[in-house]
Amino acid sequence: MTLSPSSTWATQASPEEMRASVERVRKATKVHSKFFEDSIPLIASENLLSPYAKELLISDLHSRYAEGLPGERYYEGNAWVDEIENECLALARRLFRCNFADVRPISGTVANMAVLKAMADPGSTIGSCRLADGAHISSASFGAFGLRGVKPVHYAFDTSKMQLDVDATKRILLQERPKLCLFGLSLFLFPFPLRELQETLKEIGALGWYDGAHVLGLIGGGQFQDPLHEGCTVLSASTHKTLPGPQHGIVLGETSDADLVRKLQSACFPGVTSNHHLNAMAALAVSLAEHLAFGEEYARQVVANARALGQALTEHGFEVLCADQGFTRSHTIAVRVEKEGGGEDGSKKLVAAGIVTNKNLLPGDKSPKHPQGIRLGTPEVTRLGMKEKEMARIAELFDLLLHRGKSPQEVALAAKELKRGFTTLQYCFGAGEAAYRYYDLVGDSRA
Ligand code: DSN
Repeated sequence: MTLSPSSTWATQASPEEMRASVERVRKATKVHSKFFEDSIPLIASENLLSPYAKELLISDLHSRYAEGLPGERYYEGNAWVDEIENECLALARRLFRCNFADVRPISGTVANMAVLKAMADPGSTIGSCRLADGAHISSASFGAFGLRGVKPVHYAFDTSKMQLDVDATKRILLQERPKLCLFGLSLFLFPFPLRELQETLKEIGALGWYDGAHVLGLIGGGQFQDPLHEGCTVLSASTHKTLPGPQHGIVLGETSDADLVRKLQSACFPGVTSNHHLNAMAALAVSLAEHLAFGEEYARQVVANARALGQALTEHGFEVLCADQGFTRSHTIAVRVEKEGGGEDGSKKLVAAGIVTNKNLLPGDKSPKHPQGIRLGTPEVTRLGMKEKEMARIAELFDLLLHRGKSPQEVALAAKELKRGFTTLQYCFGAGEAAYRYYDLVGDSRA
């Protein structure tokens, strides 16, 4: 990208010109929303917010500051914010059965930065997975790891199982002896063998840290592993993937170490945030409560749908990873689309047909820019009430588009038709009562 210098310093513009700018943004938002309303959303990291959570995002809380902890704020007018935050903290501890929660990180990466600040010194080494094996960018040297100046010690990964090679990983840990071991992935198909590694972590004096961003709702719904009771001390996450909450972050812990608690809290504030986003924090409280009420059934269906989608795609001749292990135990499946033209081409064709996915690096890929895979996730379609039967129909649409030469326009019409039967959110308060509102702009009529 080349940047040309501005010739003038325009401090003012006419209201007419700026109104046109505002309208361009509003129009793009509306078109975007309409596109998603008519499409089949299969991005593993996305979800839809319940009406009760969504209303708090645009409440007055959005306009306020509340630095510090409940009861110890740096601003006045925070009495009700304290009440909300205390409720949110109690719900988080209850859902994840743990004794520490901090709901101030404003994203998953910010939560990871807080853990790094609290638990890793610059120059230290940290156990983690490689990006090529599906790790998140915050564990890269160009991400949060680099920012904190820590170096990764990479585990051994068995790509045929998309899982750690336990014996080889134990050997690496015993040799390198990192004091903090991160377990987390963005292509997160199977639980980590935490119990098998627990003894080794103890032997080298390392603490376990779990990045549960992708699987947080599955953990809360009791349908995945339970990292804080399988040997990890800290769990960091974003709150809007399988947990259908607002875009936000969280740090959870199970520890009796008061010094660690103090360090985590001071890393969250003032370490990596000044104000936290109070509107998102309030929305998170609602999402946590809804997950306590409805999360188990939701999480079970998310996983069942992912496995059903894997099976149906396989029957249509697609190469879904880990078929011999039931494809996945999470919300995600990975499909090698090399013979369909690769991940870049595949995901572009799919989106033109109203099916939203992302290209994804798979084991053995040579170029991160031209991966051979696509990643599919079921959190959002499940939230809209789709089940195994609809997964079979989605796989049929993949087949029609990528194997049978149907045009993107024809498939997009079929995708829209399918979506039309699933307009209300499930697994939340007010479930099924009114169509999900993809947009709410000033002056829009919802008639
Ligand atoms: N980029 C997100 C994902 O899609 O996995 C994680 O932050």
